[in-house]
Amino acid sequence: MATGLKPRTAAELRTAYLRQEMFPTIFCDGCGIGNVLNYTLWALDSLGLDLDRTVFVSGIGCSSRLSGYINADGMHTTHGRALAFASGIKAANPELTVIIFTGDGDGAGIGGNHLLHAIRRNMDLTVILVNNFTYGMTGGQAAPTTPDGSFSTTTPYGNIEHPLDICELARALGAPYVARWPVNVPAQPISSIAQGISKRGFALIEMLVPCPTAYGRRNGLKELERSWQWYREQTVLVDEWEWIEQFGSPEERAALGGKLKIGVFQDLERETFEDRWARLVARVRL
Ligand SMILES: Cc1ncc(C[n+]2csc(CCOP(=O)(O)OP(=O)(O)O)c2C)c(N)n1
Repeated sequence: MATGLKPRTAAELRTAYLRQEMFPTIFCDGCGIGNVLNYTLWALDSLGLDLDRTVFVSGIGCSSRLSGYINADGMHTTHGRALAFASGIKAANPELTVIIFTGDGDGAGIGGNHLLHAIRRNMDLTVILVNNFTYGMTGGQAAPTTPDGSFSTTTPYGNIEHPLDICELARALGAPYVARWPVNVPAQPISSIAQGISKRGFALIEMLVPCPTAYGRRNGLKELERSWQWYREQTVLVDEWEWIEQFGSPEERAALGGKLKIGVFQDLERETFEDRWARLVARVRL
């Protein structure tokens, strides 16, 4: 997103945005959650957002620790409940920019029902959902996003459940902005996070990140290069996917099986909860 602001170095961003006393982070070697934090800082900086008017909310999990590293108001809440807290903050003060960090377990597992209804309500919230295919903090149990056949502490013989596609769900529920990117490409996530924050209404940016400790070592992805290769081989851009679905050969269509779409799934305008609330208040006020 072109803003005309001079890009800062990573060190300058760290000083400007992070709580120095929180370092070192809790993240394991090779974890991708720190990259998501970095991308968020680049996005915030490119927008020139006033941090005094921005609140970071998270649930519980490794990814949910991110709210604590940013030197701004934040709430590190309870497992799965980040969106409930965030909705309350936004309802109380619609002037605030509210950004939610959550995990696949936090946001789509225990918090799945909150996710459905937050999207449906279309409050002006930005969710950055870190998908490492597992419940990382608790040691690697299967999550709703764990790929078919993957090994975890609760699926020692391979996962037999169909994984949930969070972005397709958000698209179907009408979220105005939905995107998914692997963490090994910086430019697209930074741009999507900035677009998500700028979008009026509910924005969901799902980030695919490696978890070498809890997920990777059980699935041949302990080395980061293997994760990058997995993202290269197992992800297909949305437009390409939709082209193959429509015009591809049966073999090309079959080859999509088990892969993940990446890119911008949805970018549209939809009346927000805040707009409707303002109209309601104007209508019923005596
Ligand atoms: C109500 C409740 N249930 C379970 C837990 C245990 N718990 C803490 S973190 C976590 C998993 C988080 O997974 P995810 O959201 O995918 O984040 P990650 O650690 O992988 O980044 C669980 C189950 C809890 N803290 N509270």
